[in-house]
Amino acid sequence: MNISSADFFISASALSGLPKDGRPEIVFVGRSNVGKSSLLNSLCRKKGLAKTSSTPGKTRLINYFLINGELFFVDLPGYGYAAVGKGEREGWGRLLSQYIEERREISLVVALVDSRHPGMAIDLEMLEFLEYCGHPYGIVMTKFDKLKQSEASKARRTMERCGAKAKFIVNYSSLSGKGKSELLAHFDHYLP
Ligand SMILES: Nc1nc2c(ncn2[C@@H]2O[C@H](COP(=O)(O)OP(=O)(O)OP(=O)(O)O)[C@@H](O)[C@H]2O)c(=O)[nH]1
Ligand SMILES: [Mg+2]
Repeated sequence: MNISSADFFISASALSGLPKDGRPEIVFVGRSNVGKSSLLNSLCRKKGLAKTSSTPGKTRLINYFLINGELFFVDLPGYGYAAVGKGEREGWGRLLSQYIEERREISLVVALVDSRHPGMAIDLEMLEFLEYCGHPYGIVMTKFDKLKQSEASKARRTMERCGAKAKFIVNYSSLSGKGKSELLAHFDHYLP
């Protein structure tokens, strides 16, 4: 797909606040700080579209972006961020899992994993959950620019083993834009 327009649409803190117009949704999930918001900005070529930060826990709401006037990209709060209070963490966890489990508009889930730490238990649990929910999902290995060549092939092999059921695995760098056209091409298969 080509992205000709991308605009912030709505933020929701509860499922009741989500859009009701039935547009398809491509959802970005992953650990806090893995690079979800950066990926979104890089795909849309709009730097400040989704708020990014070097401090984990920046995205705290379900954020909707309207793409080409016809579908949504959804930026989710990260999971696994230890520094927020237990109550708040459980609250997010519930919101995230409920959203992923119940939201019929989801066409594709893009699960982000940090290239430097492939195969972390918490990420594999998320992949299993996506499997259980029956959503098609692909994996994006973020921050690929941070790896040396030898590390890159090893990380990729690990991810191929752990994410064998994913529809695709893309090596990505939001800094250089590496992986962008490959990822956008995959999206075409999951949109009406
Ligand atoms: N080198 C490099 N840094 C990246 C890349 N993607 C993201 N980062 C950095 O990683 C940090 C976190 O990025 P975000 O996009 O805010 O991460 P997030 O997953 O949205 O984080 P939360 O909203 O807290 O869950 C920022 O400092 C980014 O600049 C990348 O591809 N390469
Ligand atoms: Mg974010």
